[in-house]
Amino acid sequence: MKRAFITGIEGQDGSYLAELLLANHYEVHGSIRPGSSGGEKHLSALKADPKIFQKTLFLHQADVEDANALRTALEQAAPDEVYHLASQSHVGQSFEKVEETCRITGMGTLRLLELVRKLPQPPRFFHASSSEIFGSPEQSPQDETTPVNPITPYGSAKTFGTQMTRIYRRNFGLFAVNGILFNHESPRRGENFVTRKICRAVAAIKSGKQKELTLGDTSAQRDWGNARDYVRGIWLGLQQQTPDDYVFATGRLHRVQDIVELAFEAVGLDWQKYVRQEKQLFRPADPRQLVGNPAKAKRILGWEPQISFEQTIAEMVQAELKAI
Ligand code: F7E
Repeated sequence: MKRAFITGIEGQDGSYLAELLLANHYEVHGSIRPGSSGGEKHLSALKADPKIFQKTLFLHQADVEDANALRTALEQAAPDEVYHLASQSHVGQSFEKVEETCRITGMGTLRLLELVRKLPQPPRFFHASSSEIFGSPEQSPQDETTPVNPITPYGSAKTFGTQMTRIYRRNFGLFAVNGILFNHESPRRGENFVTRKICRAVAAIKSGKQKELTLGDTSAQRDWGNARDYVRGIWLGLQQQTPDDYVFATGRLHRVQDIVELAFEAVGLDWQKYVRQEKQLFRPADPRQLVGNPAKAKRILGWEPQISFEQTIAEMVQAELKAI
């Protein structure tokens, strides 16, 4: 039985990855932040299953800023594979919390790389990198060879973590992999990301609980995939003979406006009556033309996205209606 350790196990990707690994007969360990809900949101079904919780799924209290707690958790888990997903991942907030973002997202990754390298049997290491490392790219679509050029504090912190992962691979012989993840969504997406914000608002407006939806730049474009597809790619990245970096993306651009139209249409409402743009929600800098070329992941990992943008938004709207 392989053992895995996931930072950020409580989040969207961490919880889907835990489910995938458990289904593949792994023993799964995850670090949770002291003071967090302890996985109540997305891990509740797994925690309620007596055949799983404390049998093949174990949670450890350890903040990514706390090297001692992380070391203890890693020593207890003795993992074969470490998936580092924890971060301050909101790009907009990274402009207000610059230092915190760099500490958690940048230094947190270095801290973990150093701990992992010093374990008696260094496990394989996955770093959840981001399309934000490309920032304002000169080539489109972006792939693993595209030069980094971050334009946000979050993108800069992720670039540091990505480069450190490469440095530990090249210089310390660690089996370290960057998954360069473009946007990926699901009903488990945090509420302050644009897809979830729109789908939640649409369900609330439909049921008379909300009157309008205020957004930032609705002409902004992204390459949006589905989190369950990307988590499969994350796992595949660590199952190869040699460590490398992979772009996980769909290769297709959509506008925030497209999400608005799809989501309102799904409940039979006219978006024009409810949506308003607010200058305050525009970001000081927002990457343009971030669209990925996942050809390498397809060629080497046999990975391809299976769930479309339209299916993802439809699923998210349905989940919000059900929750209401
Ligand atoms: O914004 C625009 C916003 O916050 C998407 C994270 O997972 O993907 C994610 O970062 C776009 C941007 O995601 C609102 O300006 C307009 O252009 O959903 P988002 P993100 O910033 O792209 C990357 C790959 C990551 O690595 C990150 O961790 O939508 N937008 N109006 C808005 N965005 C938000 N949040 N709220 C609005 O009202």
